[in-house]
Amino acid sequence: MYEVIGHGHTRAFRVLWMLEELGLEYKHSPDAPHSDYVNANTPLGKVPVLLVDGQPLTDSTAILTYLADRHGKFTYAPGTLERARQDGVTNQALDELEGLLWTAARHSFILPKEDRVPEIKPALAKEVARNALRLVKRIEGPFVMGEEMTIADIVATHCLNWAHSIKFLPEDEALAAYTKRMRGRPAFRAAAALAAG
Ligand SMILES: N[C@@H](CCC(=O)N[C@@H](CS)C(=O)NCC(=O)O)C(=O)O
Repeated sequence: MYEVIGHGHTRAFRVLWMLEELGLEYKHSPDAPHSDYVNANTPLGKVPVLLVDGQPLTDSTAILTYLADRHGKFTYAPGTLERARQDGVTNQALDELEGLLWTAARHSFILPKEDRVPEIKPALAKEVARNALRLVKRIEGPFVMGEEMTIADIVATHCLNWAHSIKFLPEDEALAAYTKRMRGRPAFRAAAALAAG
């Protein structure tokens, strides 16, 4: 029923992790952005795409939200204050981390060489470090929302790991403890094994 298109080194990782958390069967097609298969399923050519009975869904956060709502797990119910707070943190991670990380990636290896401005990277690193600490301050317990893991944790952890991998993450006890805890989850490890394989 579910097919994840996109390599686990991309934002497809979030969807693989979520499906592993849900314990659902799925097919994984690690096709590259702008490949024929990806272009056939999204006009943007970006990954991930989730095929649901052959129908394509785009955007990793939208896909996580769909899966969480559909299966009634890893989310608070729509229309509740908890859900609004959960969405607030998800959007904070996207706004204050992902946007900067993606800009750093674009100016490192994605844009044509002549369009890259590598000089912006130290400024991006500084902002990511500040924003990672702002994010970790909102974590209310073992998880972003307290005792319950939600999709906000998947987006936040993915962004924090991304920041760590390019050495943008500051040394901080709470930050290190949170990412270590999330990386230790069996579902995270299963998705990481797919990304490595
Ligand atoms: N907001 C989208 C971003 C998707 C995205 O930009 N994916 C990257 C790989 S991580 C991609 O396909 N890039 C190709 C491009 O920018 O054309 C999401 O979360 O799914």
